[in-house]
Amino acid sequence: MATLTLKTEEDYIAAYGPTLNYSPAGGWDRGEPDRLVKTHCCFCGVQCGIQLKVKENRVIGFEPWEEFPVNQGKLCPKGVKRYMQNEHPDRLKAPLLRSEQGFEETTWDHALDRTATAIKSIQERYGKDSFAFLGGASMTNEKAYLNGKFARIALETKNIDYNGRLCMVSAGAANKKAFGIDRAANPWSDIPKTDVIILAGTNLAECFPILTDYIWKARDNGAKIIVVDPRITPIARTADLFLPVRPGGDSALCHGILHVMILNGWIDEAFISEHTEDWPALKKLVRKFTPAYTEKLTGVPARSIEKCAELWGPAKKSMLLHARGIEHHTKGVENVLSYINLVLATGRIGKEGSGYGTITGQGNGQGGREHGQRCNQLPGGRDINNSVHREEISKFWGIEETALPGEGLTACEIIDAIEAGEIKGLLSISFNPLVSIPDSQRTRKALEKLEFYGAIDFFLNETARYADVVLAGSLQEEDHGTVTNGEGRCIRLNQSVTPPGNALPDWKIICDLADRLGKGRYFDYQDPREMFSELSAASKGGPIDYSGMTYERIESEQGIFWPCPQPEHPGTPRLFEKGQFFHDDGKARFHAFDYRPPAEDVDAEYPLLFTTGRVVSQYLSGTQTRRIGSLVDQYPEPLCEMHPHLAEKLGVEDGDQVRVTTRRGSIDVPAQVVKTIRPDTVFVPYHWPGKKSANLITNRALDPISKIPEFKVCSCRVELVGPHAGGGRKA
Ligand SMILES: Nc1nc2c(c(=O)[nH]1)N[C@H]1C(S)=C(S)[C@@H](COP(=O)(O)OP(=O)(O)OC[C@H]3O[C@@H](n4cnc5c(=O)[nH]c(N)nc54)[C@H](O)[C@@H]3O)O[C@H]1N2
Ligand SMILES: Nc1nc2c(c(=O)[nH]1)N[C@H]1C(S)=C(S)[C@@H](COP(=O)(O)OP(=O)(O)OC[C@H]3O[C@@H](n4cnc5c(=O)[nH]c(N)nc54)[C@H](O)[C@@H]3O)O[C@H]1N2
Ligand code: SF4
Ligand SMILES: [Mo]
Repeated sequence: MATLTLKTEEDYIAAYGPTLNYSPAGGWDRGEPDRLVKTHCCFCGVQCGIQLKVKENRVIGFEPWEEFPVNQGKLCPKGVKRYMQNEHPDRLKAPLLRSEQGFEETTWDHALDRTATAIKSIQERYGKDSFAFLGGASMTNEKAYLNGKFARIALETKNIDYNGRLCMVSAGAANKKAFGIDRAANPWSDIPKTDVIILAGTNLAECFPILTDYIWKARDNGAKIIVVDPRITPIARTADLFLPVRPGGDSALCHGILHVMILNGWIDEAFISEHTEDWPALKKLVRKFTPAYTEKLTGVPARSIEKCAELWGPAKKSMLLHARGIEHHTKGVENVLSYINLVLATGRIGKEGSGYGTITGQGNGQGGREHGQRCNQLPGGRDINNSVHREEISKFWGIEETALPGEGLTACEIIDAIEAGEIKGLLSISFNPLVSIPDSQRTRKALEKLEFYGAIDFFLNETARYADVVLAGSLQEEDHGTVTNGEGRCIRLNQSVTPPGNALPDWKIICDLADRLGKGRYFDYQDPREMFSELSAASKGGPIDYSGMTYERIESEQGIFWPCPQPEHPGTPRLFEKGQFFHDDGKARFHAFDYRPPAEDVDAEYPLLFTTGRVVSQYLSGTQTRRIGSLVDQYPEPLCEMHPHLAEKLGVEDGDQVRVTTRRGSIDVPAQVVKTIRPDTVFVPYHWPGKKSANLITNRALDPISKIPEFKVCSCRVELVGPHAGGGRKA
C-alpha cells in the first residue's frame, strides 16, 4: 500500500476535503486554542450556544457551551461542522470585478467607486426607485437595521426587501392580524410543560434538531404529539397522531377540527367573549366542514380529524408550533390564521405550558424581520405607511418625512420588476435568489437584464456569478452583534476572528458605500455597538421595543426577550399573560377564510403534487453546507422522494433517474422510494443549483397578503428516465 504523504495544504485538502485543521506553521496540528469564544451557531433560528476554539485568528474547532439555556451544550450535525467553512479555498478574500476574462481581484477603492458610480448613473437616468436592495435574515440585528437605513437614506429607494420574504412573512402577517404582534408567544421552555402539541408543516427533527429534545421531554411528561405533514418525517414516526395532509389542505383541515370541537363543546366561550373578536363568522363557516367533507379536501381520514379534535379540544394545556409547510403557500396567511383559530377557540395562550409559535427559520429570521429591512417596515417594527411612525423615524434619523421613501416591492416582485425592465440596478447582501426563488429561468433572465448588479457575500454564490462587482464581506464569526432567536430572545454574537485577507465586515462595506453616495454623516459608525444603541433607541415606543437592552445585559442574562422597554425591565418571555393582545382594543382576532385550492392543482397532464423543503445536513441554497465535505457526504445530491405505490405505477425503482416536470420545466434526479410520503405527492429538497435545482420547476405564484411564493405545492408529472448514472444508489 502506498504511503500517504501530506506535506502541503493542497495535500491535506485533497485527502480530507477543505478543513481548518491545517496550520501553515505546524502542518496537521490542531494544537491548543488561544481562546474560547462564546457565541451562537450561524445556521437555524434555534441559535444554539457554542464556544468556538480560536488559534492565531483562525477558528479551529468548537466546544459545547453547557450553560446556555436553549441547547445546554447540544448541537446538531450542521452545528458541529459549521466552523469548517471558514478556510474553504473558495472564501472571498478581496473584492472582485467582472472583466472580459471573468472575475478579477481589485482594490476596495476601485470596487466601491465602481458601485457608487453605477448607482448614481442608474438613478440619474431612471429615478431613485430603479435601484433595488435585497437583504437577508442570516445577518445580525445591527445589519438588518443598517440595511433599512442605507436603502432609505443613502440609496433613497423604496425598493428594499429581504430573503425572509421567502420564509417567515406568512406567519408574520398572520400573527399581526390575529394578535397585533409578530413573535412566538411562548419561550420554548414551555414546551415540556404542555399536555398536547400540534406540529404543523415542520420537519422539526431535520430542521430544528435541538427542539426535538423539547418535544421528547414533553412526551416523557405525558404529552400527546400530533404531526401534520404530507410526509412521515422523523418526528412524525414517534407521534401519537399523524395527519397526512394533502399539500395545500391545512386551512380546510383546521376548519374540520374546529367543527368537531364546537360539536363537542371543547370551546372556551368565556375567553372568546372577553378576549377575542369575529368568532361568529368563523363558527358559521366551519359548519360545513364535517369530518367527511374535510377528508375529501385534505386527504386526512375523517376519523383522524375527530381524533385530533379529541386530543386537542379538551386538553388542559396545549402548544401549537408550525413552520414553512403551512406558510409557503398562496394562502400561507390563511393557513396560519386557521391554525391560530384552534388556539384562540380554547383560550389556551399566554399561560405557562399553553400557547403558540411559528418556528423561525434562519439564524436571525426573527430579528431580521424587525428592524426595517422589509419593504413596508421602519425600525421598531413600525409601519412605513403609518404617518405617525414615519414622523418618528424621519425625526430620529434627522431627515424630512417627505424624503423617506414609501412602501416598495417585495423580494419576488423586485425580481419580476427587473425582468420587466423597471428596475435596472441591484445590490444584494446575504441572498442567493437564483437558487432560492421559484422559476429560476425567469430569475436568470432578470439577472442578465440588470445594468448593474453588486453582491456582498463571503462566497461567490450562484447569483453573484451574474454580478458586476462582488464585495467580499464577513462570516458570522468575523464580526459581532446580536441576533434574535425563534423565541424572541435577543442574544449576543461575539467576534472570534477578523475577516481574512482583504475581506471586510459587511457593515463597513455598506457604510463606505453610503459615504461615496454623499450620505456618510448618517453612517458614521465605528463598531456594531453603536448601531445597536441606535437601533434600540429607534425602537423605543414602537411595537418591537428593544430600548431597555444593552450588550452587557444581553450577555449577562443569556439573552433578553422583547418587548424590553426600559433598562430595568426584565424582558417578556411569554406574551399575552394578562389576556391582553396587541390590537388597540386588547383583543385577539379570529379569521374565517374559506378553503381555496393551491394556485396550481392536479389535472390530467400534471396529475401529481410537487413539494419542496430541506434535509438535515444541507442549509438553504447550500452555499455554505455544500462546501463542508462531511455534510455533502451525508446527502450529496437532490433526490425525489416517492411512495412505492407511485413508483410501481411509474415502473421506477429506488435509485433510478426520474424526470419531474411542471409547467416551468423539468429536473432529472434519482428517485428515493420511501413509504413515508403520500402516494399523490413527490418531494425534492431545494439546496442545489443548476440542472437539478428544485426551483427550476416550482411556482412563483404569491400569497396576496404576504407575497410569499408557493414553494410547497404545484402540480407535476414524473417519468422514468433510466437507471441512476454511476450504478444507482442501490449499487
Ligand atoms: N437542515 C436544515 N435546517 C434548517 C434549514 C435548512 O435549510 N436545512 N433552513 C432553516 C430555515 S430558513 C427554515 S425556513 C426552516 C424550515 O423548516 P421546516 O418548515 O420545518 O422545513 P421544510 O422542509 O421547508 O418544510 C417542512 C415540512 O412541510 C411539509 N409540507 C409540505 N407541504 C405541506 C402542506 O401543505 N401542509 C403541511 N402541513 N406540511 C407540508 C414538508 O413535507 C416538510 O416536511 O428550517 C431551518 N432549519
Ligand atoms: N423550493 C424551495 N425554495 C425555497 C425554500 C423551500 O422550502 N423550497 N425555502 C425558502 C426559505 S424558507 C428561505 S429562508 C430561502 C433562503 O434563501 P437564500 O437566502 O437565498 O439562501 P442562503 O443560502 O441563505 O443564501 C444567502 C447567501 O448569504 C450568504 N451569507 C450568509 N450569511 C451571511 C452574512 O452574514 N453576510 C454575508 N455577506 N453573506 C452571508 C451565504 O454565503 C449565501 O450565499 O430559500 C427559500 N427557497
Ligand atoms: S439546531 Fe440550528 S442552531 Fe442548533 S446547532 Fe443545529 S443548525 Fe445550529
Ligand atoms: Mo427560511
